Amino acid sequence: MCTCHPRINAINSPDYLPVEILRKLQWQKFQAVLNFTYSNVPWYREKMKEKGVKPEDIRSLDDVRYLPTIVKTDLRDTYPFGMLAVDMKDIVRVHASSGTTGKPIVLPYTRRDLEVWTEAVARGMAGVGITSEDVLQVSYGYGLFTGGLGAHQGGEFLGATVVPMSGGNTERQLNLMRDFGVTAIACTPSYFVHLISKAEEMGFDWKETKLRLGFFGAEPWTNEMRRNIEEIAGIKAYDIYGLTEISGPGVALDCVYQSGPHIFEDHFYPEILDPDTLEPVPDGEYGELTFTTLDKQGMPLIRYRTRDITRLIPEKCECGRTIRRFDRISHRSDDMMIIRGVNVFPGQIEAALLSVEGAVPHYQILLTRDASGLDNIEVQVEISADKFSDTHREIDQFQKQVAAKIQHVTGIRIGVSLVEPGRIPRSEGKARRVIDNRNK
Ligand code: DLL
Repeated sequence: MCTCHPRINAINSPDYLPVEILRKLQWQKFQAVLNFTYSNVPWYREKMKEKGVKPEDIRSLDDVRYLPTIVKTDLRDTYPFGMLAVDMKDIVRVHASSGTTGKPIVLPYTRRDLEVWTEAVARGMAGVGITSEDVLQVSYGYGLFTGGLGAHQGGEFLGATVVPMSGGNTERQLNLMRDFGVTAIACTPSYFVHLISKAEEMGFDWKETKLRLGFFGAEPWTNEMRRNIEEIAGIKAYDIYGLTEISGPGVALDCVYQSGPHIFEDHFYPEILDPDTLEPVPDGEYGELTFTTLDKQGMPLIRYRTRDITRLIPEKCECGRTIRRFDRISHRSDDMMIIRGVNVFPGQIEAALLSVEGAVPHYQILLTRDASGLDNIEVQVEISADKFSDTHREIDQFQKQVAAKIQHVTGIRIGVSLVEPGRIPRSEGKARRVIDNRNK
């Protein structure tokens, strides 16, 4: 059990509650949030009427399956404040996720919403040993995106020294990391990979820093990527998960065993739904991660479908927490590519690539459509400066190895082209892995 921080010790007890007590607590909170939402959000009243269900029909957590689900487009359709459950005067902050198309998703927070969010991030950070002795560099973007302020609040709550770097200015990030004695960093895994290549360019020695761990999330990443980061920077890489709609980062966070992020279940009630039937599936089976916010006031969400595909892990974690974990997000249901009838996910390609010796994690997936309407996929893979100076034969060999690995993992033959160092655009936030030119 965590003994790292007195303020946290008092509040992290829900992580270890006996399961029956946790379920009871969830059920009490579920009823409260359902009644509150039904009374205060006309959209929910309407949806429940359509389904022919009233709050009093839901008599246990098992009955939750009869309630309607909600998706991103419902939030877009009620932009900006159509889902608000309290008076605007009670809202103390607003965040939003930009999305690539259409209107953003807006999340209004009451003071209490901010407290719950902060506590969840802090609980997760304390769980891997962050204390007031730590210096936390926050390199997620600050602003409407929840990453920067979310990580910031969690670190500050624990009394850590927070360095609010935001993204960008990569050389300075590295210099300050060393000069300020930074021990922990929070950023997207792809931005950390960018920091790694910048460090290489600058002749920056990770051993001169005090960095010992990172909180990486906001985008899918693989265990192969984790290993890559841990080996090069000599740190522990922890997975932090969250989404704007539910509060931001810190809905779930890895413990020291790094065997799937633990969901702060006393605040966020998880279900895994079969994406076709929308029926809940048992723990251990894959489906769409769905959350009900158990404590939110500003914009409570009941059965929000995240589109993230994973499973709840039925086995107990070695850390002793009873709050459940989920497996790495294998993909978002909207990220799935269907190529010649086969489902392909960017994560499969990343895992295959990084299992080849000497590969660096800079890649992009290009989708095109030929004149006959057939979809084509090509993976552009950057080669390291070292490899770039190899002989043609060695480079050719490497290309074949990568292509064979990708074929082995995906089951289809995918074109691989190697590009020179620095060619794949670097990201300061979420990486853009897939370039879809099919409709161009
Ligand atoms: O990305 C919140 C966040 C900030 C999480 C910083 C972690 C760290 P959104 O921009 O709304 O919010 O994007 C949410 O990003 O539904 C997932 O598809 C993806 N995502 C977030 N964390 C992870 C993760 C923030 N650890 C969407 N692994 C989610 C895989 C993740 N995917």
